[in-house]
Amino acid sequence: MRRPVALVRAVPDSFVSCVTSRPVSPPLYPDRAREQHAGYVAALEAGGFAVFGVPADESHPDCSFIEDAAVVVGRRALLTNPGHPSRRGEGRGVGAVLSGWVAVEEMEAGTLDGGDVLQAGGRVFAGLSARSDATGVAMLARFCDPIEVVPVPVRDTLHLKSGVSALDEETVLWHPAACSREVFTGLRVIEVPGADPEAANVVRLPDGSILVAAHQVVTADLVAAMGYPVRPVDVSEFARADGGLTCLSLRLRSVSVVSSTA
Ligand code: CIR
Repeated sequence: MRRPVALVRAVPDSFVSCVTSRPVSPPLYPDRAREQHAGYVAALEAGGFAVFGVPADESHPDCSFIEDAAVVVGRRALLTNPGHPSRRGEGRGVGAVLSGWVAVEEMEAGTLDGGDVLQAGGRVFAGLSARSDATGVAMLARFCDPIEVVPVPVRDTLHLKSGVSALDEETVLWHPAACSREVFTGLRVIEVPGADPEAANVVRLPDGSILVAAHQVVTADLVAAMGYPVRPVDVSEFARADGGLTCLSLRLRSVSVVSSTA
């Protein structure tokens, strides 16, 4: 059977030095992150992706958050210029692998993290955040043309997708800390209750099931009650480094390979 491709990036020993919004104690554990990463990959595969790995880059502690390094639209990819200086250069290794699958371009100006880019309902929503600026979003709009890019001021989350993600082509899961719900005209918007915006960060899998962080039990119940099969996965070590589920993979939904994996 044919399966769409997802890329993940291995966890470096330097993971202990990830950028974090607040001090992390006890320190981050690369080995625990690697175990959880393996579970994440297994869940992507169980849900229908063919998963390929990009080698870790020790000079970039956050490299496993591969989603931030590129935006893939159809069969083209834009390597981003990440907003945090320590993350610049992550795109080199990612671009080398991506170019085997899609046409790769580079941003010419501005900053953009892939975590600020949400594709839903035939449009591209682009967060204006502490990491992604107006010039970066304009570069994205040029890259995506003729697909509409909707700039979205991000409220209190690291990235737009830290608090909003797609359940299917018509539906987004949304937490009010991320942005105004009014931007999602024409889409069904499901509000996630509670204090943690990351509860709205899920990954939809090719078989229609939804990957949910194991500790987000309210989200799991909400999504299950709507009729979606739920796949819980433990990513708590990545959450301590401000990462969610979407940021651990780059999904190439328009690129598929023949795969015999069950
Ligand atoms: C950072 O601060 O850049 C990383 N520690 C976490 C990035 C998470 N990425 C994402 O939500 N797309």
